[in-house]
Amino acid sequence: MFSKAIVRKPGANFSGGLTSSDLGKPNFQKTLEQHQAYINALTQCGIEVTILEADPKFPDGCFVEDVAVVTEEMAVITRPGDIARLGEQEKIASQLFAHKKLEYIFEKGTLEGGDIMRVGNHFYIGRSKRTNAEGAKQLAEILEKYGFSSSEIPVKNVLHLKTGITHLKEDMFVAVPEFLPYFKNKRVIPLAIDEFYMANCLYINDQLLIPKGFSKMNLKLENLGFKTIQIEMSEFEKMDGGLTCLSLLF
Ligand code: CIR
Repeated sequence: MFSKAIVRKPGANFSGGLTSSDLGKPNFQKTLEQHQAYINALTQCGIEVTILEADPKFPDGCFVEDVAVVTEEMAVITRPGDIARLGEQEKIASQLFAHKKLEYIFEKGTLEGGDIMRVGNHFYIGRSKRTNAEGAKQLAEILEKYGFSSSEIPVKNVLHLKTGITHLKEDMFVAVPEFLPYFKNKRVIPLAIDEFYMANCLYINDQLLIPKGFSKMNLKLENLGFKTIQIEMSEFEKMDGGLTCLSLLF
């Protein structure tokens, strides 16, 4: 169960962030509205949300998930793998300091939280363009100190590991085909090619936040007993962001 979240508002230069999508420029007003709807959904799930102001130095700063990996006892402050995002972690570290013991990923390691998927006491570490071998090794060593196990998964066709897979609950996942071979002994709901954006959803306190616009998958999940909350994510999708990216939950 989560009780708290940290989010950071998108800034006026949000559209100047990193992206590989060809969906066009995000509309700033709509971005703010969608961000507020996301905060409302967290509140609806019983979460106390700390909302940080945007920092004009970091157009991608609202994607707070990437700069920390938070566990019960400690938080690992990461080192983003794209130079444009280096430094975002400082504000978040100062917030998490009030709640957790802090550990750090050091140079030459790079690691982004979007590559880290926790399932019980095991952490899957995506080895993407943003998370290098050194970053993965440092995180594995920190996790081991706190009694967690970890394993690596190569990430080839999506930005981060969690862009392409979500742990729903128990042994259930949704995933794009790229990750199916690594989860052969689990119940994985495969996604059709027009539903790949659905691979990033967010299970919080028995509610499942999903991006709006995937009615087939929504129905499937409701039939499996999930209580879904649909969030319009169009403007964040334009900047390669998804539901998990917008908060740090603990
Ligand atoms: C980036 O490319 O870094 C941002 N535009 C999107 C980050 C999305 N974060 C995530 O998937 N965890």
